[in-house]
Amino acid sequence: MKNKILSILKNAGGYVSGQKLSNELNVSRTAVWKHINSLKNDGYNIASVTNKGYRLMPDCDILNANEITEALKTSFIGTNVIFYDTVDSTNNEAKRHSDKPDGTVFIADMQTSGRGRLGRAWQDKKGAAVLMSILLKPDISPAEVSKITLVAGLSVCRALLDSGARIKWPNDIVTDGKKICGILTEMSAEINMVNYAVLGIGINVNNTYFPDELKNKATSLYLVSGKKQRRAEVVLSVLEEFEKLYTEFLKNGLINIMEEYKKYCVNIGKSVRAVYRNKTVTGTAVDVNCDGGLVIKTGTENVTVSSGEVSVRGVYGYV
Ligand code: BT5
Repeated sequence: MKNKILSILKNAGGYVSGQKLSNELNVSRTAVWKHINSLKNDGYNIASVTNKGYRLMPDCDILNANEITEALKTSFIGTNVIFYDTVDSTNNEAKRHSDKPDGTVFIADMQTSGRGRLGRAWQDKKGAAVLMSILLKPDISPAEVSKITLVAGLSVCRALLDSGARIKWPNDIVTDGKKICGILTEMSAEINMVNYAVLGIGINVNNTYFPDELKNKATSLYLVSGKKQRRAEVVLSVLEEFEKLYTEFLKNGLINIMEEYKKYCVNIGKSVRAVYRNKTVTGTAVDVNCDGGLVIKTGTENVTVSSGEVSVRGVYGYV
């Protein structure tokens, strides 16, 4: 019943009278009032005005499993969503529940130990970010798993199109030269078989500021657009784009999505320094190949760096 009331209020966009709700749902006005109160307790900002009725306020940014599952148009990504008010890391949680079905999404309002790559921390502000991990069970070799990061990067760019999001290979999404999203792909595998992969995505949505150590290199959708966004809509959009691209990736690899990927990739044409396994390659990034590797022209030769545990910095700045 609560969900039906919520859905009527969402679709109305303005006030709906208690009488109308009670007629449509065939329950008493007192029952409507009780459900509205319960929705308010869940955090929904619902205005009640005498003679007008109830209105779900448009700036209401509630994130929970129901907000995702009831609106999601996918066939397996996110059909099962587990939501946490607080968790150490959604990637950790996905690993702890790796018995859940392919495509299960773990999502949190806040992380206490959000992780980046190589032991780095991912910071968030409660209620401001999208922090989610997708459990995946792909029938691919372990060597292919790092390519999922690229697939996710393109999905986020498509979903955040209006913000001017671009990919900084391999796992950052940037807007105005600052990081708006980070991606962390981890896996459990045997020599030639993947048990599961966990794709973690952190997107700064309504953050109004960042701590000193990040303020020159991090941004949020709010800081870019001046508008608060509904995190649930960001999640829906990322999951829907991801399912399309991931399905294509499982069929054909990266080949059919590389052209679009490269349009969004900010590294190409830039002077970069790639650091991996104690090696450093400096030169001009000239391409991302169909295996997802960054091709760097170093004087006379081209060196391809693969998208595993590598850090890439612009020689003249973050990008
Ligand atoms: C990443 O690592 O960018 C991957 C971040 C993945 C986070 C998601 S959130 C959901 C899921 N659960 C997790 O525990 N993790 C995933 P890396 O390339 O190593 O970048 C980490 C660096 O980004 C840090 O060292 C900071 O410099 C910077 N950073 C930290 N928090 C940030 C933020 N909120 N916005 C922008 N930059 C940030």
